[in-house]
Amino acid sequence: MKTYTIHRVLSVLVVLATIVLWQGCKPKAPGSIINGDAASQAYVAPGKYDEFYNVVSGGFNGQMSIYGLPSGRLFRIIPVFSQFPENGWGYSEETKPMLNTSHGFVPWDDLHHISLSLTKGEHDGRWAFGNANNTPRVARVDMKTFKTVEILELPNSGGNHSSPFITENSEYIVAGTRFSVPVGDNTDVPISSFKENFKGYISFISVDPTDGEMKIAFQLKTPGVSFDLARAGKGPSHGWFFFSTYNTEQAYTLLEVNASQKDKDFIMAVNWKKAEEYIKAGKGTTAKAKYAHNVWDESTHTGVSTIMDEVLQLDPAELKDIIYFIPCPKSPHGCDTDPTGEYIVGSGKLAALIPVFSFAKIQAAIANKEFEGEFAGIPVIKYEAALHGEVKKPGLGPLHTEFDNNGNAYTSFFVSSEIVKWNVKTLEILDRVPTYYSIGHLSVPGGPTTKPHGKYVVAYNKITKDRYLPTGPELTQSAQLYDISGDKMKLILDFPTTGEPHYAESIPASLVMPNSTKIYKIEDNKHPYASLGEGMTKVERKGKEVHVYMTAIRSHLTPDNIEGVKLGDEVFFHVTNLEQDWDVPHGFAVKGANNAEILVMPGETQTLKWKPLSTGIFPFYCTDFCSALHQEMQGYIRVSPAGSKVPLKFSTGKIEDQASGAGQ
Ligand code: RUQ
Ligand code: CUA
Repeated sequence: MKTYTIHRVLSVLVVLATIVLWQGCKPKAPGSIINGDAASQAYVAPGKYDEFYNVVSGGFNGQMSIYGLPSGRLFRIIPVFSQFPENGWGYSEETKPMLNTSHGFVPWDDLHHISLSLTKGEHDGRWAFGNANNTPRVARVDMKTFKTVEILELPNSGGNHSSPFITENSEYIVAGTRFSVPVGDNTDVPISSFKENFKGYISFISVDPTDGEMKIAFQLKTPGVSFDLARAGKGPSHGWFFFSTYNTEQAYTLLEVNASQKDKDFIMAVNWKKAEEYIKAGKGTTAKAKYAHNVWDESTHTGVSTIMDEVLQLDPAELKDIIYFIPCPKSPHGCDTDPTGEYIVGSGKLAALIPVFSFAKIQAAIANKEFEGEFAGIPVIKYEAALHGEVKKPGLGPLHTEFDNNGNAYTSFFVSSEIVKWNVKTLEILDRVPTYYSIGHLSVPGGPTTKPHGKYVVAYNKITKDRYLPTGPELTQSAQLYDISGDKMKLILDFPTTGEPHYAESIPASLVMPNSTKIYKIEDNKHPYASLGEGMTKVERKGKEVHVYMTAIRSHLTPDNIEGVKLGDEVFFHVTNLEQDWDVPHGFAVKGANNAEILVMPGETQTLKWKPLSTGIFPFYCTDFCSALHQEMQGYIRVSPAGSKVPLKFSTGKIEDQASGAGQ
């Protein structure tokens, strides 16, 4: 069948060439697209609040950023899998443990997807979850404090891409591996032994309903393929999860060609309630695994990292009815469930149509054993048996689909650079608008919930080109806001974004704003080095460590004169912000610190470690303009030679009789 194979390779190359060519194209006449009162729709007058919080992933910056919609104004960048000089995240002694992994300190990653916590399928405004793609981890951000409060590493995973999608009541978030890898005792195997040795693991991570704490409840062992995206079932399909797969060819080199051979890859349907039954019946096996679990303690204002050593696993090839494959054309990327939970949309990057599957039909096909065969011991449901229908000729390169509250779907098309609106039931195309340029993800407020908030769709584009003033080789990233309240989608705003946005979610401000933390109560501060009042400040020597218990309040630091530090010492500035007023952080910086500056919230304690490399007098000061006398908020620390006899002393506001001479 040589000609057949050649034909296949050729057709793949033709598709690839089309994509490459299309990337060079762009929609016509961007300037003429905005008209009428579009600008006023996105205008939020000075002093007015936005209607939605838009939580946007930062891609390769490892962060989440918070924008307002419809204004597109940037409010906050939350460091998650990153160090952040703005507030010392990942630099202060308290935050470093949050970035600990089984590979040591990993202060960067690639954050692609946001999942906001759900109750009964609707946003509850409690937590935002994000994935680390490279060194597989998931994080939980507390929407009260907009702070990363937990990071859980995922063993047996490589490239945590189909993550952290969430179930209807936040029972689980999932983490599917992008790269299958060999796991177990012997992982030193030839790459060419892929089919035999490489496995894909999917983690189901439970979320404690009270405090949100995450735990790997179980992992499913699956054949060595790549998992791309996922969505939970809802309503009738609650209890199921759907994952898109690619590279079911099980190629391990030049995937661009070798993983595009088959006409169809799979959507993997997971019955997680069934998995729970097997676990209850004791069918899980405990496997050794090394991974970090890092939890932020709000009372000590400190992260604690624990290395875990085992994980519970299930093998669906042996334990029947946990997973089924459904053929899906061609290298599917997005896998999205509609608000009713009945329809599952697969988006084949190389497909010229969008297949929509029916949950009811999938169930019937399983009951009637309408299988076309097996893949690595897992039944493959017949495509036609699971299919609700196909959206014909929708566009080129479909990636992701979101939903409104009127039964419509919005699919992003990377290659043809557009958003296409279609009806989920009738599969009829209703509208299309260009995006500038090459949209990746898109987001409708509440789009992945059972009750979308609708109103807007935001495009997160991969290419910015000529949309903004050029800033050298790297341009800002670009989002675009469209009004979807009428029949026709209408572009109303471009706004720049940081990092590389992938997925994002939006939530009504009313669900988040009332709970926003204003201060940390000083009396609740249990940090071991906190000074809960100026009277409790001190400087202590422990061998070569000098611990400064310092307070900050408008407009002085206590102590502000410190002497008796010697070369070779490590100085720990434990700065407690005594303010109990909203929006009054104090900063701390000391000359020559090669670690960071820190920013301390009201009632909080944070620690900057500083190792002076020369003798002399070093100024330190508050870096946040906190008051009229902010500029006076400063002090000095004296560093003497290693053998010096200068006694340890510290003070604020003390005028000494006689200035001491050098060396005393
Ligand atoms: S991805 S552009 Cu990493 Cu979610 Cu689709
Ligand atoms: Cu405190 Cu400036």
